[in-house]
Parts: sequence; C-alpha cells; structure tokens
Amino acid sequence: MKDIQIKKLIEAEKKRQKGVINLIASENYMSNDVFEARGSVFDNKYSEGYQSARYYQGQENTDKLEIICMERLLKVFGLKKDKWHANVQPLSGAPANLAVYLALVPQGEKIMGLPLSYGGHLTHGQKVSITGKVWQQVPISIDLKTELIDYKKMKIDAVREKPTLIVVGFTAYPRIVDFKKCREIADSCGAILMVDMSHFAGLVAGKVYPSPFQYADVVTSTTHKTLRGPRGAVIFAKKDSREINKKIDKAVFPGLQGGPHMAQIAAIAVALKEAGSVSFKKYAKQVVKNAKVFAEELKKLGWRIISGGTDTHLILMDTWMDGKGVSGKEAAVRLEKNNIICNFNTIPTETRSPFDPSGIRLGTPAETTRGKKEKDFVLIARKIDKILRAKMVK
Ligand code: DSN
Repeated sequence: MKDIQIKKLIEAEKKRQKGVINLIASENYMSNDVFEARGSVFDNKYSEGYQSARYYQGQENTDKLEIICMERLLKVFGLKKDKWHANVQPLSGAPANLAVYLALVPQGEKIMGLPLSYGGHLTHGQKVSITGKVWQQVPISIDLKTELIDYKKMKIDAVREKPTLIVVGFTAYPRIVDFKKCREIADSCGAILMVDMSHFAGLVAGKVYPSPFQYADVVTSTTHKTLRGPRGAVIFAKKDSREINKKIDKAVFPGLQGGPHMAQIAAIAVALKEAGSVSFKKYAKQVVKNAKVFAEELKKLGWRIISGGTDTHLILMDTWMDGKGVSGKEAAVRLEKNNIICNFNTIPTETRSPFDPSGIRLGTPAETTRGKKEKDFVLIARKIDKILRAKMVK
C-alpha cells in the first residue's frame, strides 16, 4: 500500500487486535477466505436491483453470486426455498431492521421490543433511534427478580397495546428466548413476530441455541457476530399469502438502499459455507461452554452475574454491586489498561447513567475463534477479578 498514513494505522490496529483479549460479545475474527472475498473486485461493481432485474449491465457474475449467497443462507438454517425468502442486501443490522418496519408497520403504529436497558437493541424502537421516532415502542418487561423476560406481563401489555409487530432479540440478554411463547403472544394480539438473531445466529447455525424459524414471520441477522462473517446483514421472510417477502425486498431496495455491496455479499457467502461445516458446529458449542464456565468462575469469585448465568455467548456482570464494586465504565477502562477489551453496559436494575452504568458485557466468540477453551476462561475470570478488586472499596 502506497498510502503510508493508512498503512501505518492498519498495522497498528493489527498489533492492537493481536495484543488484547477480546471479550466484546459482538466481535469476531473472520477467516482469511472471508477476508479475501471482502476485499475482492466485486466491490467495484454496481448492482442496484435484484437478480435478473438490475439497473446496470455486466451482472453475469453478481447475479450468480447473490443466488449462491441466498441459497447458502437458507441451507445453513435448514430452510426450504418455497417456505422462506432470503434478502442478503442489507448493509448492516440497523438498516435490515429498519427495512422490515418500513415494509410491515405503518408509520406511527406500535412495535413491541426489549428496551436497551433490559438488553434490547436501539433499533427495537428505542427513542433515540429512528425506529422510536417513526414508530412507538411498547416495552417488553423483565422480571426484576429473575432478570428474565416476563412473558405473562408481555402478553398483558401486548393485548392491551396491540403492537403491529413484536421484535424479540437482544444485545445483552444472556438467556434463551422462548420463541414459542412469543408466537403465542403475537397471535393473541394479531402482531407479526420478528426475531432479530444478530447476536446468536452463529449459535443457531451451530445448533446450540433454539432456532426461531418455526415461530417467526421474519428473522433478521447481522453476519459478523457469532456467525463469524464480514460486516453485513440478512433478512429472512416467510413466504405466504401476506407477501411479506415482496414488501421487504421493496423496502430494502429501492425503499432504503441503493446498490448492494457485492463484495460483502461474496464474503457472507463464504462465511455461510464455513458456518455449515462440522468445525463450525464445534466452535459454536465451545463458545457456549466457555461462556458458562466463565460465568461460573466469576460467580465463584463473588461477582453478581445478571440472571445468574448464561445460555449463550455473553455474560452481563454487575461490577457496581450496590456501590461495593466499581462502575461499569471504570471496570472497562481498568480492564483495557490490562489488555482486556469489553464494553460497559447497563443492567436490568440500573440506577446509574448509561454513560457510566453498573455493569460490563463479556463475550466468548472472538477468543473462542482464537482457540481458547474452558481453562483459559477460568484464568481470564481470575485476571478480571484481580484487576477489579484492586480498585474496590474495602
Ligand atoms: N453494536 C452491537 C453490539 O455490540 O451488540 C449491536 O448493534
């Protein structure tokens, strides 16, 4: 590379990534093959439209590529082409979710979703996001004792508020979501059920987290978290008389986006082939095993783990512990000084500001890709404990 300034930054970032223990639950490391596809000549091509209906010539390779990617996507999640449609063009998770709402929820109507403070995502109708300005969020409740979704209250609220769409999924909820119950709740108020599986898509592909497809009408996912692909997103839509799939395609293009990023689609296709392999299943299993051991060790060391543990790749840890510990931000900064990278996070019973909340979120996907096993996470837990206790009020 001739651009020395940027080359230096790339080298510095490579060094930084190598030198840290990465516990950011939403990050991962793609394979060299995915990387190669991401940086390929497909990035030079404009392909506005869908297969065989583009607005530019020269699509013989991009058409084939998009079809392969769609087919692999359905295959990885065990879906039939006549029942499910795949759209692989969303540029990332937020536009994917926005496209679904744009397609299916008239402006001003209600979307039921998990609030950010309970582990939901900005795009699940949070006020600071466009999704909370164009639509109104009906919050999904958490039982503050168990810190689990309160399905009884969720049903009462859904029946009263009648949301057009219910979105379930999370960025910081460490447990299995009961998709069957969510379906029943959606049926009780006539809502569309959407599952945002961005965080756990790789776990579903690896069969260590329940698949939402039996119950959902629409599923969205990013491709760069547990799924271990490039940055990007996909949408699955059930094919039936409601023609949800056609509405979603129109919302993605031309509703929201212009030309798809074809190199991103090439890289997603490569990642999907990998996600169908036996070794990926082993990886997904190890991600969850590591997270469970990690959470247990932190508990043994005296830390409060939200909901008492994890079923997934992520742990939400209360570092503040009613003032006996350190704030989430301080914890994250202290850990970074010791080459452990995570993010500070609100917890369900939050009493502090989101800029300096009570907890941190810890994830195992990235370090599991690097080959770490249970014993390594026991040591990481002990290291975290030591770093944080050094700062605690006695
Ligand atoms: N930023 C992602 C995460 O960390 O969970 C969500 O968009």
